[in-house]
Amino acid sequence: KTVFFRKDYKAPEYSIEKIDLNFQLYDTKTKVTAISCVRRNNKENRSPLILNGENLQLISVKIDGNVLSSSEYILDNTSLTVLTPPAVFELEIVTEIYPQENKALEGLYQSGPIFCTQCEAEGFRKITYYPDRPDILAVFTTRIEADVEKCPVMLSNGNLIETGSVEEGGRHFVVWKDPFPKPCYLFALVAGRLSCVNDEFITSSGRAVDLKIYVEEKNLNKCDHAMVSLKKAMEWDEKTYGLEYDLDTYMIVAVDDFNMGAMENKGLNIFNSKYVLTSPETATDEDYIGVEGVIAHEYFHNWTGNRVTCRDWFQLSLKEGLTVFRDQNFSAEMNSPTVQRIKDVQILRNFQFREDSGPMAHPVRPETYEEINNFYTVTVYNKGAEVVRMVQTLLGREGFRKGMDLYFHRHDGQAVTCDDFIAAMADATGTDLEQFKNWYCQAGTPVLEVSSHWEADSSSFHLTVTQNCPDTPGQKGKNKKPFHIPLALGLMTENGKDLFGKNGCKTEILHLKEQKQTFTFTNIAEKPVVSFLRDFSAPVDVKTFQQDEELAFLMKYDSNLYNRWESATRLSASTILDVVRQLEKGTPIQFNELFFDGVLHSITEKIEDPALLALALELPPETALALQLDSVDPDLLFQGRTIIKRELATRFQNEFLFLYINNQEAGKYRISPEAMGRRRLKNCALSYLMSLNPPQDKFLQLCIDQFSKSANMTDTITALRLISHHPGTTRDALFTDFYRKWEHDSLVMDKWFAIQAMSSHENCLSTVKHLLSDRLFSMENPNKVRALIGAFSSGNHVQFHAINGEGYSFLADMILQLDSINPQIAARLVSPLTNWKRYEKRRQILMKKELERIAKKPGLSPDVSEIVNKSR
Ligand code: B3K
Ligand code: ZN
Repeated sequence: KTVFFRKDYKAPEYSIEKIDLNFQLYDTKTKVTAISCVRRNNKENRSPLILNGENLQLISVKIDGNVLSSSEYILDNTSLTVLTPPAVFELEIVTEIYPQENKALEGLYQSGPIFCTQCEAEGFRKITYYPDRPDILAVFTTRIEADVEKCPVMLSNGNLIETGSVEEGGRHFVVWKDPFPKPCYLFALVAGRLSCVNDEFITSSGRAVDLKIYVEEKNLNKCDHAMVSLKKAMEWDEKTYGLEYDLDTYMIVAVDDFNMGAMENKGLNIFNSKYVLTSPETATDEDYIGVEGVIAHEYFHNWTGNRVTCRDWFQLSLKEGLTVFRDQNFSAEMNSPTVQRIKDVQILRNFQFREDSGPMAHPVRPETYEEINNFYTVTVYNKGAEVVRMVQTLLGREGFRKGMDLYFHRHDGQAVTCDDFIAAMADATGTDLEQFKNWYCQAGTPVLEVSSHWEADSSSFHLTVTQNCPDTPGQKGKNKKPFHIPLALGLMTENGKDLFGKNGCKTEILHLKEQKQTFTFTNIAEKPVVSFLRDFSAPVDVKTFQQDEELAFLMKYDSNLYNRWESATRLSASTILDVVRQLEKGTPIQFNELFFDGVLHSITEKIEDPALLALALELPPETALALQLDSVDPDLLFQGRTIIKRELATRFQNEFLFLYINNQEAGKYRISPEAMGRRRLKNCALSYLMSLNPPQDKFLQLCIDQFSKSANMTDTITALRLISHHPGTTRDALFTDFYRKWEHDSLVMDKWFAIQAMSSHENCLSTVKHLLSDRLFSMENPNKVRALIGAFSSGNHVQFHAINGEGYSFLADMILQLDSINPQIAARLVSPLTNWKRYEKRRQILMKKELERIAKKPGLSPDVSEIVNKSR
């Protein structure tokens, strides 16, 4: 195995100024000719030129037109080394590749009949021999030649400069040139039978940009929302950061087989069709929001990623953390800031905290990796975004903007590091960010403990905060340096007033820099209620320090809407975990009445934002609750959560029914934040009504009616999901109905698979196994794998963790099978097994056994091997 270290970075020995690529696409093979202008950076030493290459059939190598003999280079499975090249020369390499056989979906492959590429992080080496590293920036010219019938559309980065037919019958060619030097991971090619939706955007300086979304013809009517989102994103980046688009055309292509969400290739984004196609009948509100967010994310990469790129892959968060931060702010402005913030925090809490506390924990800027594809993680992306958000909190919005301006001014056209980003932020504002940089190199979620003390005599209030960071792989907690943590704080009176009020700002930012620090506030005439870490101002785990009374108060009255949700969630989590503990002990169940009072208050008060109410009513998922237990028994956890859900449903049946009826669609279906919020609340209420035990026929009927009458997928799929937990002929009939109606829509069918995989019923696994042989399922399609296997193992806590261990062995079987098809996807599936230490003894043994079994497979991919070996 090869291990890469950040400290080993060396500047490249050779640069490539330009590369001309020629692709000749055929049914069974593709011929690639690459002609590069190469220059040695170091004048003195005549070092060899090392090119990366994998799964390539080498046909010939030439230097300045002369064929190299086999003694002039060394060829192995992963590289081609030219032994003594001149200082400046033209390198011509001809290779053959086989996109039809490429099921790993990296490099050039086919999604159905469509040719497309995925080069980030290291896919370009599966196209031709090349120094495949992000700090080599070249100007790309791409000629593509293919059959006119099969590939009427042929695309690459930049501008189309030539088209024509070739002598060989029935074939044609195009030539694209991208004027911006770029690393090869941003290269893209698409060829196939595609239709296109056109629009135009006029930039703030008055340039017209052609916008094109390419899809299969049958999907032409599902591109509106993507196009509107793209235009909103372009406008937002001009308004917020003064950043204009820089080419004459911006193209998006949707394909069905894609390892991730989308890819920001210069001028030619390639998308998983899930993040392009929408219509009210086929896409849920969540899908609409997802499309808007991902379209924006890839667009924002044009500046944060493409114009300024990463020096090496350890710096991945430089572009990803920053771009996630940008898309989060965009979505917040397009929808509701508080709702967006809550969703951002949920991702962090439910996924990143788990990663940070497990065997794969790594800093935002990792120090080492075996397979870089394993580091496209919630830590690099979402914790990375939190780190950028803290910079903005420390600098203020204006200061942050100055920092961004300086960053682009200094580094446009360069490949840089996270340190360069922080330096620009510090220099632009004269802020000392040295200690802040610890966020980039120390893994683990800092734990904060808070205590407070009010002195009536002196009218002063003291708040003491300590920070500790747990051990993470390779880093002992006791050796970690304190973080610079911005704490957004509010102090409130018992009748709900904020005590700060400078310039209308009710929140103060405290700087926690030491391991233990006390903050003193004077002129505090009554004992205040602390509203801590408002808007989740830092990615830390705050140990609950407040009495339930205070949480219940904050849940109702905190002027910071985010913190209202925070308190509600804390209270519901502790109420559930209380029940779990009582179940464990076998003592009679007693409920925390304060929680129920709080809920009643929320559902009977005037509703300001239906989405916020829905978010407060939705109980935390088992995976998030599990993080708060030392030794998880998934059955008790499920039971405890269900008891609370049912208790709420029983007590507030009438209120939920009222919410359900009152939040029905009035008039035309809309996708506005308001309408989406109402649907969420209505469906949340229905979910409570459907959780009653024994089930009530009238609510079941409500659910069935919603299923059959609804014309939008949000309502349809919610009804189907709620019924999925109630096996029987009704359920089966609805699933069959749905299948017949949607079997021709692959994205809709993903939902059909996922819902069945997440049923809490105990025959779930046997259903999942059965569905593996459904004709619409395919191990070669990542969306299907995620929908069935992924949903079961990461979205069905209680069934995946069934005590017979069958969930674990099923997942291991699937990983082993997938490993020889698509290692990237196989590696992603391992995650639910890696946290075995969190579970009770019997499950630990069962989970570990499966990890061992996977590890033993001969020829296991580096992707799966890294994760399995680090976790066992
Ligand atoms: N940059 C790509 C991710 C590539 C993942 C490669 N394994 C998508 C994105 O973050 O925008
Ligand atoms: Zn990204």
